[in-house]
Amino acid sequence: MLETTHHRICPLCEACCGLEIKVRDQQVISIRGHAQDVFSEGYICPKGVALKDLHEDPDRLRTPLIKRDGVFVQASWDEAFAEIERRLPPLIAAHGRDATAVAVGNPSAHKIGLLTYFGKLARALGTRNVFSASTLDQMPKQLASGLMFGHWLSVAVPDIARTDLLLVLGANPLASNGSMWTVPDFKGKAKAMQGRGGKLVVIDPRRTETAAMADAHHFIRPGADVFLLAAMVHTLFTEKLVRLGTVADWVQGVEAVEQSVAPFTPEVVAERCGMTADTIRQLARDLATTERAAVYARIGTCTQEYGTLASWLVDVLNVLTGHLDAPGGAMFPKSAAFGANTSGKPGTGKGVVTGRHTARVSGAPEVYGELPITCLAEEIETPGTGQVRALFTVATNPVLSSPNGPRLAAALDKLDFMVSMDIYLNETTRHADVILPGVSPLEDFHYDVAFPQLSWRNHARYSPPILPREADQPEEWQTMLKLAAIVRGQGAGVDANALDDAQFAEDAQRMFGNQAEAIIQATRGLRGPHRTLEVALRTGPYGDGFGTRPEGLTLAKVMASNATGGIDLGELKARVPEMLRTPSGKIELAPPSLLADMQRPAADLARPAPGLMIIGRRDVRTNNSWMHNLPVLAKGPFRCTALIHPIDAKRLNLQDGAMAHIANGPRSLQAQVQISDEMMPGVVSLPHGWGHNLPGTQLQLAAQRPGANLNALLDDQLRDPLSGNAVLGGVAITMHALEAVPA
Ligand SMILES: Nc1nc2c(c(=O)[nH]1)N[C@H]1C(S)=C(S)[C@@H](COP(=O)(O)OP(=O)(O)OC[C@H]3O[C@@H](n4cnc5c(=O)[nH]c(N)nc54)[C@H](O)[C@@H]3O)O[C@H]1N2
Ligand SMILES: Nc1nc2c(c(=O)[nH]1)N[C@H]1C(S)=C(S)[C@@H](COP(=O)(O)OP(=O)(O)OC[C@H]3O[C@@H](n4cnc5c(=O)[nH]c(N)nc54)[C@H](O)[C@@H]3O)O[C@H]1N2
Ligand code: SF4
Ligand SMILES: [Mo]
Repeated sequence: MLETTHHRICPLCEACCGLEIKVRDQQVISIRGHAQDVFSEGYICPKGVALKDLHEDPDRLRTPLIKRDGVFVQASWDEAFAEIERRLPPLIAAHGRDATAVAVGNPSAHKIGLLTYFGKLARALGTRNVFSASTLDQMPKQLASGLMFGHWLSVAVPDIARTDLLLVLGANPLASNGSMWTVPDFKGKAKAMQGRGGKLVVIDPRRTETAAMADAHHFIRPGADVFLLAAMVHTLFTEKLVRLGTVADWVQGVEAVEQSVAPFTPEVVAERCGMTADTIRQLARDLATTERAAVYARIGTCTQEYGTLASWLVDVLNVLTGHLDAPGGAMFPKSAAFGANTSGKPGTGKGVVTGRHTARVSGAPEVYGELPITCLAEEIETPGTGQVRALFTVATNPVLSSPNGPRLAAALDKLDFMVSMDIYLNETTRHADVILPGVSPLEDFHYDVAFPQLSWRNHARYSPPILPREADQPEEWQTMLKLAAIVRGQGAGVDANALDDAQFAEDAQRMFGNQAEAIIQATRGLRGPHRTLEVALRTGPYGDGFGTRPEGLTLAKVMASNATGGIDLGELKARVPEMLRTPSGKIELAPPSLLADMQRPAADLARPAPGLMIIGRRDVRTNNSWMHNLPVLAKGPFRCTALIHPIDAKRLNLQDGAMAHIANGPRSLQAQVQISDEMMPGVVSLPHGWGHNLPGTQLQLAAQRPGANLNALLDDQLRDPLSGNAVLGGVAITMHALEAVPA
């Protein structure tokens, strides 16, 4: 039998590794890292191999499902679209557009069709109720970056290939493989840094896998990063260590920052952080006196009540130590396509405004067009004009991934109509009336839209589909267009391709004016995201400009580079001021909304530590809520355990391996105890995404070892007020051995 070899970007996490996939007889026979990949150079983790299991998973949906009399039945695509057309438009006619809502989840970032066409569905719905996993994750970083640099995807990432000191807070790239920083083989790169004398320093309430390889690790009390970072900034000023380096001419607000951190001396914050004042000072000094250094912080610093402030102070430190935009510091990638900070006029822009509308029930402000996903349940439950009655979910599982999942699950049952685009019948989609299955990644082409904007090195890589799609299965972008057409009242019978042509012609007119016709001609034969990608590449910073720079990139050139591992576009280069999109054309070091918000931590400085706090954890063999059904990942030791320090375990009489009751007010769960001195005393760690024991799902393997749902314990009302991001860590809990529960 003929064996063929294919190369594809792994869609399972932000590292975006290049895979080499061998196929025989339409069957995947092996998956390994693609050694020639210009970006990932052969690196792979166990999840990459699991793409085969995902493709072959008998529980993965291959046809639409329609719920009839409470039971899901298989349906054709035409039947599914007809059902949506029968039920949705009358609801919109009766209750208005704001009676609809849409929620989009993490895997959509790894599917170019979903990512580039989701907006068309959201616009067609015309609802203010747009939600995503961003408000469970990185919204604070996006907001802080937007306020400082003018665009939410202008996120500075460590230039790890050249740095000599990397300070990591609230991230565990050895397990997560990096986030808001696309850096396959972080471990190899960090080792190389250590090999040339550089230092890795980790701040985390757990001695993580990353902390274990670091040159120094400091425990921090969960949620205290804002205090630590403010005190480090304070130290830079008091010890006259501030130097702005190459961006000096483009920074405004230094004095305002100095004033805002005045209350946060190292002595004052030390106890709140669980660190000594000397350690805090030394961290600041090391950062300031190391020529090439960078601060990187991730989800541990975002999913807390001061998430935006902490994310902002990270870059304040990078700026004040002369490391922003400098080689070996924190730099801005320049992507070949879809670059947020390469379009429009260089050096200036509209900047960022939030709160253009608010959530009906809580009044939470919109951020980048989204409302906090933790508002979804109350928007469904609360009567009145604009009560959500119909919901679209796209690649999201908020019943497990969002705080107070049980409340959300009950709310979903109150909806008049729910459509899910997903690949599983899981804890969330079981509530749907219609489920539309996604395309297997191996049957789909791919080009990363967002991650090259966050990459450790500039590159362009394209992945063709490897296996043919299921008969009559539309591409996900076609499904989006069909749904948008149904919502608009154009009916389920529309031809998605014709609609796409018409919309492209309109977009081209708006974007390119009198050149539109030439661009339409030049992209003839392409359709959907392929056409969008061709335009983005050719008009992008490395593009051929549709012929004006013949040596530049085209889709055809990027496609042709697939077998040889893509196109390398070089190391990160200084980009200030060209990449700025703030109205002032400056780096806004002191955005007024952030200065004002510093009142909150100032008022909260002396808050005593609760007895026990809970935080989350990631394991390399899991991914949020949806990879527990894949055999190659599910095997091995049980991972959904509650890590607790021996001192705490002894005090609470908890035995290793025994079950414990964990409570946060009225919410509680049961989890298996794992005693470990990795933990900071007073802090318990439990991973999220588990709890696969709910009725009505079809996840046979995951249900065998369901684990406990951390989010059943968390409060959906706790948010960072600026970004709307959920608080997922540092929450006070009580814990006792299960046998001790009164009968
Ligand atoms: N307590 C706590 N909660 C957390 C976190 C935490 O650290 N602690 N982390 C948060 C973070 S960072 C995130 S990003 C969120 C994630 O939150 P979500 O995005 O809501 O959740 P996932 O678990 O990633 O679920 C992804 C869904 O997409 C489906 N899916 C997978 N592939 C495809 C596809 O190709 N097409 C379609 N249509 N669907 C697909 C899966 O079946 C699943 O239903 O979870 C958050 N929740
Ligand atoms: N294997 C695997 N990889 C993944 C995922 C997965 O579920 N599994 N999820 C993907 C997604 S969606 C994302 S967003 C990324 C996230 O990528 P990372 O941000 O690297 O995520 P984590 O591994 O959860 O690391 C967060 C760290 O923050 C620490 N922490 C908790 N609270 C605090 C705090 O208050 N302060 C400080 N300083 N630290 C704290 C935790 O102990 C933990 O070590 O990972 C992605 N990659
Ligand atoms: S680190 Fe693993 S899951 Fe992430 S892209 Fe690479 S192979 Fe895929
Ligand atoms: Mo995430």
